[in-house]
Amino acid sequence: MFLWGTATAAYQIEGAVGEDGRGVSIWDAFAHEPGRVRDGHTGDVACDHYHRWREDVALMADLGVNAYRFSIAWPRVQPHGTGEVNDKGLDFYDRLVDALLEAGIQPVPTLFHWDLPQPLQDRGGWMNRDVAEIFAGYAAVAGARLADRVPLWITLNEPFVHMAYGYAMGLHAPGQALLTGALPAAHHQLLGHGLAVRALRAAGAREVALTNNCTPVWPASPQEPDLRAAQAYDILHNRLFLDPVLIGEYPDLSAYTPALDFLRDGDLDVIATPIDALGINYYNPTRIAAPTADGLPFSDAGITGHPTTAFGWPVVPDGLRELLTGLKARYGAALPPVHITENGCSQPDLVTGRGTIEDAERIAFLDSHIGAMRQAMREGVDVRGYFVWSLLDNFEWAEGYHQRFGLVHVDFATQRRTPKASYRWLKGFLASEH
Ligand code: GBH
Repeated sequence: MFLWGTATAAYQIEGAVGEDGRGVSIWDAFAHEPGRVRDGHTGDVACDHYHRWREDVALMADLGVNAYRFSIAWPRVQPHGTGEVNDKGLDFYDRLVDALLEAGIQPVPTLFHWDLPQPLQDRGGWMNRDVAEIFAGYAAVAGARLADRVPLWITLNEPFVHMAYGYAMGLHAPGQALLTGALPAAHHQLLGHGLAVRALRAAGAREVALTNNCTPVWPASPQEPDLRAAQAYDILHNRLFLDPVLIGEYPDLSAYTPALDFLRDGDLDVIATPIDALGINYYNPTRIAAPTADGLPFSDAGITGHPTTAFGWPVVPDGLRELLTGLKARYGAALPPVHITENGCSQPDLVTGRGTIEDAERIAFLDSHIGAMRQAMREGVDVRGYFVWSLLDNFEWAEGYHQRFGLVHVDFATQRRTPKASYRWLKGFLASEH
C-alpha cells in the first residue's frame, strides 16, 4: 500500500510546553531568547495540538490520508533527557497512535525533530558523543511502548539542517555558530541514528528509516571552479548524511576538515546498520558557485527564473525527479525504498471575505511535485510514500508563525482550523486514487 500522508513535528504544533511533566527543550530556550525568532514568537501554544489532537485526527480522516508522520517530543518522554521516564508523556503518543489506527491512518513517528532536552544541551548536545548512546536509550523507551502498533519509524529529521542551522550558523536552536567546527554534531547524530535503529529492532520495530533533507546541486556555470564548489556542497549537504548510512564510508571531507578526529573504530558499522527505507524531504535545488571569501569551499548563487514560494524558495518540481533518479544512479542497489517524508510550500494564504483560503499555488505545487515523483517511479525509483508538509499552519522555527505551510489554515488567535482549497483538492485526488 502506497502511503499518502501529512507531516508535522512536535514543537511546531503541540504547545502545552509545561504540561504533564514535559521537560524543557532547546527550542523552548532558544525561542525565549530575544532576537532569535521573528517577532519573538514561541511554540508555547503553537496549534494547541496537545489538547486538540482529536480534531486534528478527524481532519486527516476526512482528508482521506492513510498515513501521518508526527514527531515524539523527547522532553515529554524523558524530561531530563536520560533516565526517568515520564509515563504521561508516553500516554499522549499512545492514545494518538490508537486513534490514528482506528481511523485507518498508519502512524509514522519521528524520534528527533530538533527538540533536544535542554539538560543534554547543557552537556554539549550533539557535539557530545555520549548523546548518541543516550538517544538510543530514548529510542528503546519509545519502542517498548509503541513498536507493537507502529509500521514505520524515523530516527532523525534532517541531521544536515540541524547541524548547519543549529550548530554551524546559529539560526536555529541551540544557536551555535561553529562553522565547520560543527562536523562532530553530524557524526554523533549519525551514530545516534545507527544505535537507535538497533534499539528499535530490539524493541520489535517493523521498519526503521532515517529522514534527510536532500537537494539537487546545480553548478552556477560549467567552469571548473563552479563545478568543484558544487561537488563540495553536494558532499556537505547530501553525501555526508547518506554515504556512511548506505555504503558505510564518509565522502572526502578534506575541504571541510583536515582529519576526522571524531571517528572511532566500529562507528561506521553502527551507522551503516541496515535500514528498511530512506525518508527524503524535498523543497528545492541549490545553485552553487565558487567560494567568495568566507572560508567555505562554495557560495550560494541563488536560483532565478522560477516561481518562488512566500518564503522565497524556488519552485522546481522536476528537481524532485532529478534528485530521486540521481540517488538511484549514485547508490544503485544500496538505495532502500524511499518515502517522500516532506514536500510542500509556504504561501500567503489570505482569508477571503467569504472565509475561504484559495491557495491555488499550493495546489499547483503539490500536483506538479506528485507528478515529478511518479516520473521518477517510472524511471525505476522505488518510492513507497508521499507526505505533505504540513497538515496545519504551524510554528515555522526562526520565522515564527509568519510562514504558512498547512493544508489547513490555523487562526492562531482562536485556534480555529479552516481547510484550504488545497485540502479539498488533495481530498479529491486521494479519493480518485483508491
Ligand atoms: C523542513 O526543513 C523541516 O523538517 C520542517 O520542520 C520545516 O517546517 C519545513 O521544512 C519547512 O521549512 O534558501 O531557497 O535555498 C526544511 C529545510 C532548509 C529547506 C532551507 C529549504 C532553503 C531554501 N529547508 N532550504 S533556499
